[in-house]
Amino acid sequence: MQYLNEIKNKHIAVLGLGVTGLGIVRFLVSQSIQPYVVDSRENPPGVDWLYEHAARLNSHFGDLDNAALSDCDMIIISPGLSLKTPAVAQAINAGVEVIGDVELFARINKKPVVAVTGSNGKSTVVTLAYQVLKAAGYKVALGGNIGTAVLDLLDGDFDVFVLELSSFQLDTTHSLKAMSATVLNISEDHLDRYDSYQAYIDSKLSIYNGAAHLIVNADDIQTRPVDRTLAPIMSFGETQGDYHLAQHNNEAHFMVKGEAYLPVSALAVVGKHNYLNTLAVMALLSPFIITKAHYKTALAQFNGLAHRCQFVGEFNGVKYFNDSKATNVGATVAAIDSLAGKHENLVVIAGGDAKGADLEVLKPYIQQHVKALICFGKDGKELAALTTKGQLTTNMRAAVALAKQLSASGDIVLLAPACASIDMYNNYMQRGDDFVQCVQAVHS
Ligand code: UMA
Ligand code: ADP
Repeated sequence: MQYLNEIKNKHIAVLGLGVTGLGIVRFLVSQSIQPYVVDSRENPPGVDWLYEHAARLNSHFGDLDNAALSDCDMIIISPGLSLKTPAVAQAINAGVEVIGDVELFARINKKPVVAVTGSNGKSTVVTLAYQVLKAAGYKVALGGNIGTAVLDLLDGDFDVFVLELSSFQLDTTHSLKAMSATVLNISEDHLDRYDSYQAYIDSKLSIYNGAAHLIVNADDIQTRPVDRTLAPIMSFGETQGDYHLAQHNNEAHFMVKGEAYLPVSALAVVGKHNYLNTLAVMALLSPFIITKAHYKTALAQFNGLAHRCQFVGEFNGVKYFNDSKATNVGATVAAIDSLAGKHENLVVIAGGDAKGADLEVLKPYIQQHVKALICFGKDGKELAALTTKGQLTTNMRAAVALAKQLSASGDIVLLAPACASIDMYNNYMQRGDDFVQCVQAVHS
């Protein structure tokens, strides 16, 4: 950990005391480095831990303009804060180095990293990759945007790190030289944080910098690196790419470089997007030693993640699905696509904070497959106005009651908000739980 010697005597600020900030503080303290801890909130989530375990550290909680950030040598910033935050921008102008926790991790870590970004499917792909590697006998760590701060993983005895990286994390990461890296897909998201859609795309593509194997989506040209000479590029896609889907002996298969590798029925979860996610995993893990038997075991055991097109129950012939993690338009399109039947069988509940996205993209899918679109939350009105099938309500309970009224046997009621939950809930999990409770309450 030679790099740590270089920074030992620096005045380092840890900016943000959520999951990331706590991971950074814990790590630095374990290395006998005493950071200055700052958060713009008076009472940040990690404050109790800090006072219990590291009360001696200097800290500042509240207005960042009074935090003297420009006097630091280095700021390790949390992903929830933009580099354009005035006090941070001022520090950058004053010559302070600002990095994220993933950058610090990259400067220290020597083990192979599998790095995954994209607008949708990241958590699914990293979880499946983790399970496949485990089935193959690797000691594997899983972290990043999925919920475990990367620095909390560094002291473990691991052969490989599988990291989910958000664009916010990539914005402050420059030295990650992944063994394999992918941008799964790109659709509009987080436009409230970027100057343009192109800036969001550029952030995602930076995951390829220094990577040994680049995995692109053959069906999404935006996922290709600008500099094609970087390293070997492999692709996955529905009908094209090194890893794709095709019929073999009258059964859909995962095709790997021309070979019918496994039938898609080997995967316990369904939906086209999950087949694509599996192809991405196969491409990402090609540098590792994994047999067909390992894949069979891991794919059969993978039950999908909570709040992602999760079956809630069937009531009076109507199936209810919770896709609360559909926090952007692309994910809602994927959910509609994978659950749509031959007629307009879907009653979709949507709404929340659209983060500045263009909602018009949903129109053709609503037109073709949706019977009713029930909306609420900050941008509910705008969503409901997309279609004559739109109806505005006030909250989840009212939305579920209306969905029950409007659906008939054979239909599907789908929570796929196309929006963040932050205007009404702590997070997408709480929103999904509320949906499940309301579905149960309305049928009890
Ligand atoms: N905040 C302040 N003041 C501060 C610091 C943060 O107001 O001084 C606010 C941020 O604006 C944000 C919230 O606090 O609204 C949380 O920010 P944070 O950076 O402290 O978040 P962490 O708790 O460290 O969690 C972050 C990721 N969150 C974000 O990027 C917003 C988590 O991803 C991630 O699991 C965790 O690090 C570990 O890597 C969550 C997420 O929502 C799931 N990610 C976004 C997404 O997936 O769309 C990008
Ligand atoms: P992320 O971590 O990128 O948010 P998740 O795996 O948690 O991705 O899935 C988020 C949402 O995107 C879910 O609603 C899920 O149904 C949908 N989804 C999963 N994989 C894909 C994909 N390959 N393309 C589009 N949508 C997807």
